Amino acid sequence: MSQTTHEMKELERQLILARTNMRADQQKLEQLAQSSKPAVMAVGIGGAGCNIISWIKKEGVTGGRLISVNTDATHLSISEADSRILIGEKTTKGLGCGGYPKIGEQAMQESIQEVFNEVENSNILFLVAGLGGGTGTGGIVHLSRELQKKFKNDSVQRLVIGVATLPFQIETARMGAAKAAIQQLKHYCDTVVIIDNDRLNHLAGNLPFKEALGVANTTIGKFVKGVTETITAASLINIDYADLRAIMHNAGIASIGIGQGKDDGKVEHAVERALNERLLDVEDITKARGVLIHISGGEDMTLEEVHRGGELIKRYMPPKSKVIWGAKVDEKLKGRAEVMVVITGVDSAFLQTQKKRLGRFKLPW
Ligand SMILES: Nc1nc2c(ncn2[C@@H]2O[C@H](COP(=O)(O)OP(=O)(O)OP(=O)(O)O)[C@@H](O)[C@H]2O)c(=O)[nH]1
Ligand SMILES: [Mg+2]
Repeated sequence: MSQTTHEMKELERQLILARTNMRADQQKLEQLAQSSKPAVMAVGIGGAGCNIISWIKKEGVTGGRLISVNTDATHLSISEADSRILIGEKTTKGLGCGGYPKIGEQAMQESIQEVFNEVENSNILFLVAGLGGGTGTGGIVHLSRELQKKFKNDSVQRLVIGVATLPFQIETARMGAAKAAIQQLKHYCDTVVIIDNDRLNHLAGNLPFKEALGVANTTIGKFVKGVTETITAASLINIDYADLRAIMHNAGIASIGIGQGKDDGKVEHAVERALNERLLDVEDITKARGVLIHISGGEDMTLEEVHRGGELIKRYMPPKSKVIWGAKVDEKLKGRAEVMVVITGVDSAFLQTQKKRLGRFKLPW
């Protein structure tokens, strides 16, 4: 073999080796990307919580695990989830808590190990409940308290996000228990996203009760699905876990808004609606810690539209607040756009109002 042929062969050998190494590196990188993806889970507790999980399950969510937990066996049997847990069998005999949060707490305590087993590998955990009844109210408070203790000293980074609805105005008797639960959730969760069922109903045009619940479930479901997918699935613009943590870790109360727009200026219109139609009244936006923006639109949505939408929200927020955002193409949204904003670290006028003393009853005429 001549010298040059030998050199050529050697070069070729090295090239093949380099290519193989590159392929191995690529594979390693892909494996790493897969295993470093945060595990996202959502646990629905009580009737409302399970209904919301069922909505998400029916819609489908990429990269998240859905768990339903209830004391009510009949309701649980018709709920859709990846995993279902009947809690407090001894305490409630599968019959629900009849509106008593204390019983909800006991039931959660009775079955806490089963719930732990499901969620212990989570990095982002949504706890979802309608406040005002027994299972959801008592269960979410107890579970978040126990999780805080359990996760306190472990080395895994976690984010626990409470998602809770406030009772409708007609459910006056339930409001006290709901407010008390929120005060506790603020300590035990990183962020508590609060949705005022009444405000949502008002924005949706004062629907009949059952339909109003449906709108609430869709909205909350979209929030959980939206955050999960921007973190776990490839999007037009991804949000990474560290960014999400920066605005949601120890962040107190959060208010969300969802808006839609269509045709020309669809993203801008959706932004305007999402900011004006928030589902919890916010006392003072200048104190907000951060905002998460999620924009979805049909295949016709351009990056320029997305950027313009993001800029509009940035301008609206106090200069020091952190803004993170993601965007995704959803072929179902042809010619339309949907924007979700989550503003964290806010105060709500509703939560500050003093309890009204019960005065003397007088006939109104
Ligand atoms: N968004 C939404 N809210 C609901 C739904 N069902 C009930 N709610 C609200 O959530 C509150 C609690 O209701 P449930 O979740 O049914 O109660 P629970 O937690 O199962 O409690 P018990 O039945 O007493 O064990 C109610 O007062 C309503 O304000 C629902 O499907 N969606
Ligand atoms: Mg129930």
